[in-house]
Amino acid sequence: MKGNIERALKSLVGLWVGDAYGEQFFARPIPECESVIPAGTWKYTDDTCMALSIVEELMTSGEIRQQSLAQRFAERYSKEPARGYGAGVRTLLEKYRDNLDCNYEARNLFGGGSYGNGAAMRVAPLGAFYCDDIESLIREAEKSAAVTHAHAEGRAGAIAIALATGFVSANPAISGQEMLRKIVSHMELSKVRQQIEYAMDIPAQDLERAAMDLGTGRKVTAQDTVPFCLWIVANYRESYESALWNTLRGGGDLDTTCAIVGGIVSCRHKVPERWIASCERLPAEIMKYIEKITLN
Ligand code: F2R
Ligand code: MG
Repeated sequence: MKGNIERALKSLVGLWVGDAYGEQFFARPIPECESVIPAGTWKYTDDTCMALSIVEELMTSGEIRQQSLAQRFAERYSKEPARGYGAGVRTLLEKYRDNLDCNYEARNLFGGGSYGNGAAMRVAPLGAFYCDDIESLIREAEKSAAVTHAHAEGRAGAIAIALATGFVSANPAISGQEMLRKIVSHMELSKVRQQIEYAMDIPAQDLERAAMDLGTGRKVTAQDTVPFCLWIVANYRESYESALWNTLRGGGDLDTTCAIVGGIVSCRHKVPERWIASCERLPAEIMKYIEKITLN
């Protein structure tokens, strides 16, 4: 296998915990500080379900085979349709249950493909997996996106997040500005890229302006989700907890912004045991791999 599964699993842990943590705050106020965490079990959502399918596909095939990934997405959706999937993606997953051609169906969704934030929310582990091979990272991130998000902006969002995860995984000490510069240099022109460029000029700590000018996923699109998440990763570097809590402060699509930030930042910082213990368990077959890497 060309990629690094251990790095992918580390990213998956951050994504899973971030998704479940963020989801808690649709129903309760955001705490005063990062050390206060919700009581009870944090349920994960579609972000984690879809990321699990990507990780399984990489573990099994060492690459993204699109129709096989479509089947994995559809199988999980069939078992647990109430995980909060996006409206468009639900119609696709119903079709993928019958093994309809994912490239054809995804291109026709919304009359030109989805630019929802769903391709970006699940891709971080793939970026970590290919952190030593940027050409494969971009190609495979795009393939993973196109299964459901054929619009150029949906694909650009996934590529940007995969690149960020790859760069942080390969070099945890990379500066925020350097990470953003490198991401942009590997992307084709898009609204997502334009907004990442804009984010480079928003000063650290000016969170209110970042949230307002970049958007925090209220439209559930790649364009209004990905640039803010990358700005957070670039500017809140001290710990996993701090990055996630500051993501919450932006408001918006909290499970997804926290899943994206968590999937990148866990390649640099340990996810606290207390946070992991608060989450609904993942399927046993993947937990056994995760327990191996978190014990190391
Ligand atoms: N569904 C949600 N959140 C709502 C519920 C949250 C709360 N926890 C609750 O339970 O009440 N979250 C999930 O959806 C997002 C990912 O969506 P995805 O996978 O991208 O789906 P879709 O349908 O492809 O796109 C999302 C919406 O974007 C708009 N859109 C996309 N492309 C468009 C286009 N070409 N033209 C017009 N509109 C387009 C549509 O409104 C889509 O429905 C994540 O937040 C995930 O967690
Ligand atoms: Mg979700």
